[in-house]
Amino acid sequence: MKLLVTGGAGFIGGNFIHDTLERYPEDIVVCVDKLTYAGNMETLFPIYDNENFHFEKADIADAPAIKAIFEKHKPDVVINFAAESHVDRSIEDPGIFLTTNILGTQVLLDASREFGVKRYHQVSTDEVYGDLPLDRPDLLFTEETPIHTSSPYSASKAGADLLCQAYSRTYKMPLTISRCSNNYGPYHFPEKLIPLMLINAMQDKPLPVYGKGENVRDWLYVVDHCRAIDLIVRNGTPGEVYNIGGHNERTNIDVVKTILRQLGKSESLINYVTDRPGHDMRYGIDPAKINKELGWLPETKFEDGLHLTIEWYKNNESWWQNVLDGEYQNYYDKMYGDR
Ligand code: NAD
Ligand code: TDX
Repeated sequence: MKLLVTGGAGFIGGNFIHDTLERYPEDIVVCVDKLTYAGNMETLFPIYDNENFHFEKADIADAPAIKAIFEKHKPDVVINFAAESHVDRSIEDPGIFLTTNILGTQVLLDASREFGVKRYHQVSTDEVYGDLPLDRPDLLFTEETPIHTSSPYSASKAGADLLCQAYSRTYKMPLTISRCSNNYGPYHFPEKLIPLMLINAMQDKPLPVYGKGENVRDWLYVVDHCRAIDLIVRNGTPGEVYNIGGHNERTNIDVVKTILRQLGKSESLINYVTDRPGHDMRYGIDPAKINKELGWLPETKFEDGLHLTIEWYKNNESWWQNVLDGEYQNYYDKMYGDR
């Protein structure tokens, strides 16, 4: 099978490519990535010499470039991970989120239609459902929960998600969508909560917790997410949406304290800062459908996954040091300088 994977130089796409080439050595993977600030070729170095791996630098919103790549590689399957993915950046500058996340998805859908791709998979997010109240732990997002977004990021992901559903219905495209909760693990860009906190803690820098740290996220180890996508692409029903999550809800402050405990660092590093505007209170996924239909279950417990993640960041300091040395430093100073 030939898979065209967009956004493979990023966190989840990169993990997905590593996992796919390891588990399906006969498959061919073509990675398409624009290499934005979040894309890092170092993430792909371990498989760069694999003869079944190909890399194409391109913007998914650039229709002629994408068409040429489809013509050259003729993929059987397209999996779209490419996106502007950080909520805080979308609040600062929404435009690029609409271009990449919505128009880029449209370009990929059109190319997939034109070239008769057998399966298009859209990596959506649980953020399309908005948020849940803290005082109703019985409520969870199901695939029937109405789309209701909070940030420019989640609105752009919802736009892409709805466009996929429209293409599925109107053009009968063989297409699936997954909506996953928060991921963590190796190669996670350090602007996101877990890598940011653990890298700061390792360097004895303050840990900027938004508001009171009471917001709840439903954490899933990235490889468990990749395995779920793999199952959906190979065995899922076209036209269907699948939620992915591991019933692992935690407040941010609990996550931060767990990181400090595992690193043996003091809680005095915690620094409560101004809250994120429009901050979603709680995400909680009901994964019953993917469990029942495809037999998927998460395999990694949070404490184990966090331990693996911390060990990876300890052993791969050059990966994150190179990231911190780049454009990211300007972003960090702007976001946290006098917050
Ligand atoms: P990421 O920011 O780490 O990586 C995104 C990748 O996409 C980067 O390699 C970047 O260079 C590339 N990219 C960005 N714009 C592009 C463009 N116009 N053309 C081609 N490539 C482009 O993101 P991630 O955390 O790995 O997220 C991957 C996908 O999963 C996204 O669609 C995101 O919305 C979704 N998702 C993420 C999470 C999470 O917790 N991280 C949870 C649910 C869903
Ligand atoms: O410095 C911080 N301090 C803080 O308290 C940062 C960066 C975050 N937070 C809080 C905000 C959130 O409540 O931590 C929580 C997690 O924040 P992020 O890591 O930015 O993730 P989130 O906003 O929940 O979105 C993530 O999950 C859904 C991904 O970034 C999205 O791409 C995905 O769709």
